Amino acid sequence: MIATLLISLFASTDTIDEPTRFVDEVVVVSTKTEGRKRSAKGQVASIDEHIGELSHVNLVRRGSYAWEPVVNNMQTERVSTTIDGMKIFYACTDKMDPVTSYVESGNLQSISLNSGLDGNPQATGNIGGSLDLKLRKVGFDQDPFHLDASAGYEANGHLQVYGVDAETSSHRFYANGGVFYRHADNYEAGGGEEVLFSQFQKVNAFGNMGVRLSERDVVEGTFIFDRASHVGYPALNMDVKKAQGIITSLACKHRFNHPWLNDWETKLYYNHITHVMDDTRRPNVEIHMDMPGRSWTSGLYSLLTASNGIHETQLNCDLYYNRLSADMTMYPGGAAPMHMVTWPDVGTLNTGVALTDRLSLPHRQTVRLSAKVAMQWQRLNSEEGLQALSVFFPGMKEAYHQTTGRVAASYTWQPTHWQLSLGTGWGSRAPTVTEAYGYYLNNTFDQYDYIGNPRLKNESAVEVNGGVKWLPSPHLSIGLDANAFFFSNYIIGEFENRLSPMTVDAEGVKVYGNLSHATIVNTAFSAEWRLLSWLTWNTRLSYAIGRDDQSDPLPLISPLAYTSSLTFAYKHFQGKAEVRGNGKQTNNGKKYGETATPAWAIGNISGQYTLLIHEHALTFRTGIENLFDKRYSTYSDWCDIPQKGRNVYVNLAWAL
Ligand SMILES: [Cu+2]
Repeated sequence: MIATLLISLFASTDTIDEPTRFVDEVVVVSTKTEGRKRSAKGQVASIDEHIGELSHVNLVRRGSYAWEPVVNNMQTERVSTTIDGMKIFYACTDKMDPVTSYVESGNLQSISLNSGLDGNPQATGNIGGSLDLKLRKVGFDQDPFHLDASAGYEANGHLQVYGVDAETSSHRFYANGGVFYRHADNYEAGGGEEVLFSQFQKVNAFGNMGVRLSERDVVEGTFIFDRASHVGYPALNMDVKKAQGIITSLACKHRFNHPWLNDWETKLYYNHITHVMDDTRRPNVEIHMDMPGRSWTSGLYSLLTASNGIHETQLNCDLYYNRLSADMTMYPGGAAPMHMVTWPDVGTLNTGVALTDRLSLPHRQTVRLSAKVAMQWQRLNSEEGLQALSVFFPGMKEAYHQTTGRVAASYTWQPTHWQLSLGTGWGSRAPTVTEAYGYYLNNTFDQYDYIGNPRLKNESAVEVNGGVKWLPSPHLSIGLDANAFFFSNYIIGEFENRLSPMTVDAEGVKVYGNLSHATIVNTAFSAEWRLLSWLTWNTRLSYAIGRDDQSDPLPLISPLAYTSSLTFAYKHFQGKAEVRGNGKQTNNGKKYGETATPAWAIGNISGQYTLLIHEHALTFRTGIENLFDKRYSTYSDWCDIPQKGRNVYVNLAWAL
């Protein structure tokens, strides 16, 4: 899987390597690539829908746009998300804009997930796992010209998607670029109730370019512009007027003519995010608020790869500087506006070295070792923010330093008919800006105002994981996998009764603190059975447990979840019928303000037909989600906002 990072230099980017550990996964986004996992809606599906195909991933939904990926039942704080190895940080104090919301399906080739502490080389703070979004670059020596167009429509919410992209390629040069547009009105929950403030609109433009300087040297550049506007968040008190991201990079790649040194890639990047919230369209707002946030990151990484037939080694050095600021102005009718710094303009300089080695042993055995150490310096640049926080933490400094690291080892053995894997690791993460320096951030999940704690210790965890897959025949596979994370200094909001909240209607105040220990365990069963040459049955069942230091349930841990599907393929036709559901949530984090979510199950059907006209493929996809129009919400729907009711969709993709 790590090898997918290296493929684009001299080969076509269409190769997807098999994961080295079968607990890692790749979901394919681009229409040009065939892969094991992809959304039934094809490329027209949103990034969130593509990510949802990964089996260790759940999504926290605050509206119908910009869902937050949760890996191994851990949210953004414990997950690393990179775009082609680039660090990028969201700009909203309410998590309205996970970094996955600043790209579009058309930008991507694939999304790869490394489960747990064995992260990709650029990942830091990845206790739960690391996601890397791989950009779709056409690469050298491809078709001289290629044009793709796609359009999609979903009846529920009148979602419209239009995309067009063009590619040109030769031995010396390549370029590809495109434009995507999405627009949705409010959707309807099962039963027909309109979910107010669930609309959104998004435009995305991108370009990639590569120039071959010599047979062994290549320069590549990337540019992405992404802008979402008038995005509603039914689970929150506010909407987004504008969320805009600009992502740029320039990379040099060299291929060695050497027995074991392979490639050397150095990438420079810069990205900038502007986030502007808006409550002017909401009725009955007592105190109007302006809450802008800004994040920019500049960085570089340099990745050296070597292999000699036994070892496959990667050495990566990275460095980034991120600047994060947010503030809030309240306008109490008539009275003077009140200004508050919610993220005190924090500058973070982080640098790390990572080493990964994959060792191929006889009898189809492999060992993978990875380690990373990173140093971080932070400075609070807002005097106003520092003063405000100093009231709660007298004597707090304006500068902080943290050192974090991770090590992981895994072993896989693939004798005939079996795949076995065992792994372990240790890793730590520094507190996020919200956890360390956030100031009165209202959380609508538990209705508390949260205050950061600059005295937090780093959180760390020991991971153990294992998996076994039995493949008695080419038509059948049955797998079991599990992982467990044993945390020390687990970071979570703790009740602070001495403070009163600032937000109207808030229950109280919580201050981030370290719990001495906590545990998260994830287990899954999966089976695939090819009943007939044209018919396959897939099923997956997962269960997780999360406990704090007093053995009480942690919040946002998935209840029993299952999916079961039948896929049929005949010539150019593919169809799928699926059941998805969750059991009743019994281990909800009561102590943390989480209510139990009832059990639910829904049915989906989809079909796809590809027509070849003079070697140009025209793909027609259609389907119905939530076939029986069931009204439900999942445990990870923020404030129990209901999911979409019955939704009929059609989309068309055309390749010239
Ligand atoms: Cu926001």
